[in-house]
Amino acid sequence: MQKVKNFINGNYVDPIKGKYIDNVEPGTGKVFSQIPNSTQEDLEEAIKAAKIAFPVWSTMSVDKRSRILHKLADLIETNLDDFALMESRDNGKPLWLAKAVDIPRASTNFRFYASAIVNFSTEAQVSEGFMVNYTRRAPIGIVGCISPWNLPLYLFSWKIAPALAMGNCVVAKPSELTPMTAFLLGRLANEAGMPPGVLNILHGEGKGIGQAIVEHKSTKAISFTGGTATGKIVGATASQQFKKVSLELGGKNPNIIFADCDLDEAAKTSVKSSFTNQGEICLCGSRILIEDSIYEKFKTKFLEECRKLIVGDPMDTNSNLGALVSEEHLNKVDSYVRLALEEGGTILHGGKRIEKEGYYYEPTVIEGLDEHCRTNMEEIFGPVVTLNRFQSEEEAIDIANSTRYGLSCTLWTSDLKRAHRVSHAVQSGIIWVNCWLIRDLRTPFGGMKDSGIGREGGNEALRFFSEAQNVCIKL
Ligand code: TXE
Repeated sequence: MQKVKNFINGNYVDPIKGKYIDNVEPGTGKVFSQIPNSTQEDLEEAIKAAKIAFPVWSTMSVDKRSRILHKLADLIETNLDDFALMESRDNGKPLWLAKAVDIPRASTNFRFYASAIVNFSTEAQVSEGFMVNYTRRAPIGIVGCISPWNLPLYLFSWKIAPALAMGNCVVAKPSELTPMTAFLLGRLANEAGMPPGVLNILHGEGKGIGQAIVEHKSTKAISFTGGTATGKIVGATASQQFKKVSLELGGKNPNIIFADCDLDEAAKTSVKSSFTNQGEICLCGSRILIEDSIYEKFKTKFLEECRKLIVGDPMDTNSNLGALVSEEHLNKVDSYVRLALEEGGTILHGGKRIEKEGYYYEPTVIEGLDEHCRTNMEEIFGPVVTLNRFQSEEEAIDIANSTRYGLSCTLWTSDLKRAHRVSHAVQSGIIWVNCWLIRDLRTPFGGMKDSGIGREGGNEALRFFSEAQNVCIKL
């Protein structure tokens, strides 16, 4: 049984209080490692190390920091198979998906910020003959980065890369459900030449060590991705100390299909946006809104594509979907399918747990629900989508905007003016038109309403992880 360790001051160390949590492999339902359930004592060690490292790291030349992050990206790529295997065993996603998307995107995150920091510029204003103002963007100090279980290394790196690039030291906590890839990263940080104490990785429960990281007086900014309910707690805790906080939370994303779309492409991509990663991506389009005139045609094509999906062993290259992340999450997803039936829905495809060891659930398609019922309002975060029809563009926009969330929206149309018009009317932070999940890391990333606050990505993230100081000099 592998025992995961915390990574503090460049060393792998056991939790001081000796407490551990079982880590279950979703694909088999069996325990495959144990992780520290870290306590305040572990956090104090991490903070101490970060404080010692900060003067060195924050004053290191941008070029040198950049080289270390590029080296880290190289090492992730060199160790891609190990990372992908751990990611798949930890999360339940197909191994091919971890190899093709999650791990390469994690490496890209480090590479992107290694370059972004070298090209990062600040502002200056010259009032001729009177004054000069310039904006200094300095590292904040020690920042807390807390990440979820759905895209473990990808979202972990999405936070720590800009924080480190900007010259901060980091105390990071991956989800207790998917600790393995963050565990592997520590060694590579050393190999990349990152000074000890710059990156510290603590494992354990959110309500325990997660909460402690947010509360600690020495963490000056918190970057969090997870559920909206937890985000509320994190935001409330951080605000007590006026900490900067970025919250990437849940979503209930509309996928709007207009009659003038490329039906084949819309149907095929909608299967991906519905079920990739077992539907456990906050950007999945779980509410498919279809223009009435093509509802039956789209439904037929979509279901035809859904029937091709194979749910199976994450290690099997033929599996399109693997296992859900935990028994608890599987039961939550199933409870929503039961709710949908109570609310008058009809199951067109799937709708039940697959009886085999591990946490497998059929890709599920439901129609006939009221647009505003609980199933259509609440985030399920699993392989469950609903189909609803609309008569007009205005109605589509109203339905799209009718949830508490505003993370992303996908829309399918060949009318360019409509694409702009509807995008501007939908209250979502990210809009994809005739595509899904293609990303340019320079763009601001984040949601509106209860999908979070703040924007990560590109220079937005570098600005978030810095203190802006304006210096005014009289000429
Ligand atoms: O999130 P949690 P989980 C949504 C989705 C999912 C739900 C729960 O609805 O079902 O969130 O997912 C740590 N102080 N998304 O369980 O519980 C926790 O240990 C500090 C959308 O992953 O919010 C973990 O590391 N930290 C999201 C992290 O927070 C705390 C992606 C997330 O845990 C804490 C994932 C506390 N009080 C889930 N409590 C997206 N937008 O991508 C928990 N944590």
